[in-house]
Amino acid sequence: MTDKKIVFSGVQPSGDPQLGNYLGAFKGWVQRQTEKTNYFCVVDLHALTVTPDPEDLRTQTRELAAILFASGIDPYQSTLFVQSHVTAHAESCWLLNCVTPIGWLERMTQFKDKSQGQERVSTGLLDYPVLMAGDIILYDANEVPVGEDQKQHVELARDIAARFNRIYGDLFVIPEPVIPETGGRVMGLNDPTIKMSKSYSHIRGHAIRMLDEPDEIQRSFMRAVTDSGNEIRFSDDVEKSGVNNLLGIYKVITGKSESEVEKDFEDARGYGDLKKAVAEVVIDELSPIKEKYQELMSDVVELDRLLKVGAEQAESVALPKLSQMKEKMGLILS
Ligand code: ATP
Ligand code: LTN
Repeated sequence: MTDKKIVFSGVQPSGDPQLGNYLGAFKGWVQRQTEKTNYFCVVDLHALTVTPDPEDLRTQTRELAAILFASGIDPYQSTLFVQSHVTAHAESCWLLNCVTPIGWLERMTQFKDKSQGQERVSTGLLDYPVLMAGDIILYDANEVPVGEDQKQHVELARDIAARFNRIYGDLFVIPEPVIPETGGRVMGLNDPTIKMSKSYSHIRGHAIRMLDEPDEIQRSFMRAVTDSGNEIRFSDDVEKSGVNNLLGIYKVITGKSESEVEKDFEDARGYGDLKKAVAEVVIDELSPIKEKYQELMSDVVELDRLLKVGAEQAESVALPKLSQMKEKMGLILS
């Protein structure tokens, strides 16, 4: 037995992965993978809630897995797998549905945002956080490293796990959200008041996609919305959120402190210099990932093999937990 902390996190194959996914999630997953027991999941069942085209979903699932490996997820250190390959995820969702009050789900801000203005809202969109709770608690995860936007869902997973434990007796570990101090909320370059998001990555100037060409990255940063001033410093002022976002990106990538970052721009002649410097560090960070990604995508058979090994490892943990759940709930095990 080891006393390594267990980490679980997931990402949806719902579009082109963007810089916020990388800085808010993937980079931290990679940095800490040697210290922990890790499960990273491409959550294709969650992506169904945004009803992508079936062919796109298949392609995006492989592409996202390749990006994660290319970002440094090591299949010998971590278990990386596709959610639908381990059927315990969908099954645990049903079991947990039966202990989750519907009001808890209706309160979720992501549900409110994503359903707003939609004529038809699927049950899947409402149930999304229950599937996510199952993902986490099937592995006895202690830590869930996510961006700021997912904190509420992890808190709900805690509530669901605690409720199950109360009703049926202790079974689940209560997980903790782990949010990076900087990088936890990368904002859109076209509008620094909304979070950068995969689903908007087709909007010109919104996101830096992880596979963008260097000149596209450069252009997107040069066009980034800032303010009419010229002061380059960290600030909570909404007016300065564009500059703050650029400084935050620079900070996470260089690993420098806020004062070191501000010092780097002491002699800058304006926001143009800042944008150029941020573009440069981002291009340097993403270029090797893109190269590795292309290598992995050139051998899809090997990629699928790695994912199969991941799914087998994940299943060996998730299935016994699912059986315990069923037993506690009074189902006869077959
Ligand atoms: P979608 O637009 O389809 O909801 P997304 O870009 O928000 O996608 P997810 O798959 O929902 O990405 O999230 C994967 C991980 O990336 C999560 O941990 C999430 O918190 C994190 N993340 C997403 N966007 C950002 C962002 N702008 N800043 C920091 N972290 C982010
Ligand atoms: N809802 C998450 C993705 C996700 C997840 C998880 C994250 C699904 N299952 C379990 C952490 C743990 C999102 O980022 N949109």
